[in-house]
Amino acid sequence: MSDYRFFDRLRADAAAERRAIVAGLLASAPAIAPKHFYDPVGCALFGAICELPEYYLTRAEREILAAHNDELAGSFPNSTVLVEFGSGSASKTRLIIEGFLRNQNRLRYVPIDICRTVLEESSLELLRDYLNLEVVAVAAEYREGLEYVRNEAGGSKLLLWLGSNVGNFHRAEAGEFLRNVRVAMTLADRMLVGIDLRKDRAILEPAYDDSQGMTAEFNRNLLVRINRELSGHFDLETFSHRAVYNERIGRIEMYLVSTCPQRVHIEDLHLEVQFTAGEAIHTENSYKYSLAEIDALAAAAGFQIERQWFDAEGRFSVNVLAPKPHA
Ligand code: AVI
Repeated sequence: MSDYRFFDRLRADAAAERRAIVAGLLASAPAIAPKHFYDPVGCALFGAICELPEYYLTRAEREILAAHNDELAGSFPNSTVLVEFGSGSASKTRLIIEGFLRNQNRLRYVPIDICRTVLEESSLELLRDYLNLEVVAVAAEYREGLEYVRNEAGGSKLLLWLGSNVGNFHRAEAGEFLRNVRVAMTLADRMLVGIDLRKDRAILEPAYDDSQGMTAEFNRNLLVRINRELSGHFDLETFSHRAVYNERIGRIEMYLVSTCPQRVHIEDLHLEVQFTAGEAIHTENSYKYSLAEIDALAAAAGFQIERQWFDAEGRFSVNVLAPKPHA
């Protein structure tokens, strides 16, 4: 017997989003927030990025979950609920689901994601493949998704935040989100966080600037969206993709760089944006962590690290966080 519920909590405030895009493009260091990557095309492109040979993150995390899924599930009581922030295709989550279904007869899984299409598709695929699974899918940003953690009273919960999604937050914001999650948890709950590690730029930069140009297409999709959704006139040929590792800060920075001086008209925003040759729009940060930085992140948010696993090449970490009693 299977069971499916779907909640749509994506309340796009179009006017506020437009204002944010205008402010970002007119700033002295132009920027567009990375959440705008994820329209259906961007979601599909991200899914393809995860399978690229250079994008080691997904493979490394899958390796860790495959090695430890039984140990993980075995440390929870029966009728534990799984909640996942940024579930995407949930392909790695299958390993965790399978571990739990070897231990308990039924499992409730609450995936939360801003990609409505991917969320629905992956939920239906999971329901087809696992008879004893109940799926409560929530299309939402993390903040709204947190409500569903509070709603899941009763048995213990395992909250998943995989794929180094934490990396797309500034370090202080990541700590703040984790602290909010901590407040919604009981002492019996745990949080599993996949975090990419600091490493050589020779490995990091190709992961964000792959030979097939998939990440470049993902990045340029921001301009495609502005052209389509806001009657923009970006000439895609005149913006190149750049991904650099800022070693001091420990993050990959992605940009779209204007290759010539130009003015771009965005009709629906009543905006004309001017770019000099070489001027860049900052589109994403992807923070990498040292072990000391993971410790500090967990501690500041009121957690202690209960278990920590790595892939064989030591590129990626999966961390089981336990709430500290008096945090
Ligand atoms: C979703 N997020 C964890 C990805 C990352 O690695 O920062 C997004 C991404 N951007 C370019 N490639 C992948």
